[in-house]
Amino acid sequence: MTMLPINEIQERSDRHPKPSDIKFQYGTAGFRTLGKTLDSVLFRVGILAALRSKKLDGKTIGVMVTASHNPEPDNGVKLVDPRGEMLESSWEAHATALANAPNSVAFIAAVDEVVKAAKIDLAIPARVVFARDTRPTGPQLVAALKDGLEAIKAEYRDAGVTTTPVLHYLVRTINTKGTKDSYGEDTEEGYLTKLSDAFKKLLAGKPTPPPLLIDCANGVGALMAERFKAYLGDIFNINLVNADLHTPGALNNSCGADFVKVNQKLPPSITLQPGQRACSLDGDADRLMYYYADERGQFHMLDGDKITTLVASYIVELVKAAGLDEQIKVGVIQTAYANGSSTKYLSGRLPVKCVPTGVKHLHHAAEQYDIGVYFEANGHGTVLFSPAAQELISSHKPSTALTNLKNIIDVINQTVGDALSDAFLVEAVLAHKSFSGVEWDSMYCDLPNRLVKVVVSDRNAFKTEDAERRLVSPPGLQAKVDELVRKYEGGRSFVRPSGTEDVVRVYAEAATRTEADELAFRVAGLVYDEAGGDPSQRPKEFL
Ligand code: 16G
Ligand code: MG
Repeated sequence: MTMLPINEIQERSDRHPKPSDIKFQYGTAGFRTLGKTLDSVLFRVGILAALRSKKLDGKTIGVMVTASHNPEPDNGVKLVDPRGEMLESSWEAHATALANAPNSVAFIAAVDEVVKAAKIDLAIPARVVFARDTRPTGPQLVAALKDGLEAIKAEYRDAGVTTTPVLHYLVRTINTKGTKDSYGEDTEEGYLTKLSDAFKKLLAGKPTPPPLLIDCANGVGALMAERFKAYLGDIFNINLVNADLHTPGALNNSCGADFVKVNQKLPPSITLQPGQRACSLDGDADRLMYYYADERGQFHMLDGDKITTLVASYIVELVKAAGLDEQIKVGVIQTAYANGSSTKYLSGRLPVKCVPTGVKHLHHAAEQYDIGVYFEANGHGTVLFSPAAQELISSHKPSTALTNLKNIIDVINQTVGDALSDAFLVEAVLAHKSFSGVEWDSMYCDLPNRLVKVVVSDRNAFKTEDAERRLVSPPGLQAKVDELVRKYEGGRSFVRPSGTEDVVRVYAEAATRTEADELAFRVAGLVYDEAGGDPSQRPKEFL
């Protein structure tokens, strides 16, 4: 029987001691906190990724080192399962257990427990591919990760500095190479070629879209967007802003998709000409936020809900035009954060499902449809085509609609939300529908909304049901929220504990901006009082 290389693991693990005062948790976005505290976590994730690979018969597991839209000093790490999807949730507890073992001896005991609990055959080889974003703590964390992989003798491939969606793409292509499910070439070049070829085919014969301004959040998306330029040729021009990878502190600072969504305004570094369209990526390029200036120069945001509406409507049109609407059903997945107007617009036309926040929930729900379109309001999303739908599309009688549908499939990164792929998808749909930003925006009118966060002593006291739309704990609080909401025409509000920060989030929407703000702050006040915050610290705006 093959045993764990205990001495090797112990010796190397001693070089990556766990900080005694930190409790790590594998949450919605993997492990994420201050980068400089994550050395032991990365070492241990190396071992965990190898175990996951052994468990899955030597399939390649992905490891991405990133903290996405968070500030530059943060970093994080998450595992990617063989088809490019998020780590299976039952393994999140293993990850947390390994990360929190107080010392090397306890760590080895915890590894042993995972091996037993998951019935892992240690004789099976382990394969891992990893990448990192541009954060300054990245190289050192990758070194710790490699140490873990080497301690357990895993084979690994270093994909270097790249975006989260490229890493997901690599995992899927490596694991499907040479099979009937092959997803493309397992290289960055394969990714660039696949997406840009499909995009160029979709734009062929259409008027060239105006150049697109892309705010790269001063992150790794800038590298990838720059590489795309050569592949796009002159069929589509992109102009990059916030593409500075050298100034310390610039990453996600007053720019990027999260800045735009949260503040509902342009990054100060950008000015738009009347009519101009632009978009923002986040720090690891898996979220996309669009916007445009109207003829008076006024800013309008086109978020994940607007992207869903545009893309789902176009796909439905194509499926119908190809004569496949009887066989292929298109569905949409949203979360509680979806603007009420988008849900109303979409539910009149398509099945719409609401699931808890976090890509893994949306992704799994989208797999239940022949074509599942999912985007979080924050701009993270993609479209999934079931194997049966893909089979039908590839064998159905040729038509223009069918060709377009095939190219749409290829321009989309089905493994995970991909800001650049999504931007090409949006531009292709706009070109096919001859839409400007104004026409796209007018599909429905957003309800004014407000998101507020409340710092509480224990966010775990907050439990929800009904896809996070209702609180079950603390008892009685939901009834108070309901009572407040009833006072606002068209009002809606919900309270949920964050999965990535030690806070509780409050969302509210209402008929007017003032009412949405007021409702959000009043509900936040309820939360603050309930959670036992110090009355003298109660934020003034919580009415
Ligand atoms: C993470 C999730 C994102 C979710 C956000 C919610 C992934 C890859 N990312 O960024 O989908 O919207 O967390 O954060 O799953 P919150 O729980 O702090 O509100
Ligand atoms: Mg991200």
